[in-house]
Amino acid sequence: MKSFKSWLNPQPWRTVPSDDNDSYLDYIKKFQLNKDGVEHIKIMLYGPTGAGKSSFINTVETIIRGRMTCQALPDATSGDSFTTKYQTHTIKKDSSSVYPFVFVDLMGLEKDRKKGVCPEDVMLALEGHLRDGYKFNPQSPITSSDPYYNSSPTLNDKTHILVCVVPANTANILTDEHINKVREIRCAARDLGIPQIAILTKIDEACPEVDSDLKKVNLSNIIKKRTEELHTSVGIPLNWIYPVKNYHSEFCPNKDIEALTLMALKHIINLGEDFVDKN
Ligand SMILES: Nc1nc2c(ncn2[C@@H]2O[C@H](COP(=O)(O)OP(=O)(O)OP(=O)(O)O)[C@@H](O)[C@H]2O)c(=O)[nH]1
Ligand SMILES: [Mg+2]
Repeated sequence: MKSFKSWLNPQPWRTVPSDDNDSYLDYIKKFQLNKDGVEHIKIMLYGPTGAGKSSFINTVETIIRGRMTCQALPDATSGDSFTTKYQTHTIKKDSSSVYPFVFVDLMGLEKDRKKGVCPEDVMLALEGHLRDGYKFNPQSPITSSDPYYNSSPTLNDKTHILVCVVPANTANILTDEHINKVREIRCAARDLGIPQIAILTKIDEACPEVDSDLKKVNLSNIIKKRTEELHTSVGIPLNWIYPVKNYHSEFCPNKDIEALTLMALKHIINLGEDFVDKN
């Protein structure tokens, strides 16, 4: 049988910045947003059910707060989306303040048109029309008479950066239906000028070499292939796709998990800030 070792490139398929975790973390912790009327960068995560959206939020919070947290409930069973409400997650800085970036956790996109979050709701969320606590209805999008509908969103309510979350552990995980939904959402975000980035989760399950040593992610041909598949299917530039592994079974902090997440998070925050500055 072919050894997994031969699935590793001798050279990295992408260059890895030399910054260490502390400098990334320091940058993120000191980040300030200077724009009148905007309290935070709103980062919206969308993607197939079970992709690891809620887990990514928890991973970020765990890294920033330096202890395991579970604010956005993840789920271990496959099937229908576990997250069913539109909910903004803040990260506590100290007893009286939160960081100036927040995450919006969405219900998953399902391949079936009548299941999962309606792409129309995602588009309304981009424009800031959904209020926290709105329960997604897979059968129909929110109407303007719904109490959770915000008819006059400000820049603060809008989404400032859109993150597509896709798992790497299965080849061609995005079905044609998923791809159509993702493209619909991407086009709406493009028309609003919202920057877009992707994270590729579950890289530990995609490649045994990466599972045993996360530092090999940039040598892994499997991860390279999954990144290219995502780029080809939904059109996100290759250098804006970040492979990550979320905290999911760990009891202790892990430097390699943190390095990948912090790199992605810094880019997400910077793009979100650019959008806020321009609008
Ligand atoms: N091995 C591994 N498991 C992960 C990773 N990220 C998430 N998981 C697991 O995948 C499952 C689904 O994760 P969630 O974070 O609930 O996914 P989600 O995208 O929020 O799902 P919905 O809310 O149902 O749409 C959970 O059992 C997580 O522990 C990862 O990077 N590696
Ligand atoms: Mg979720």
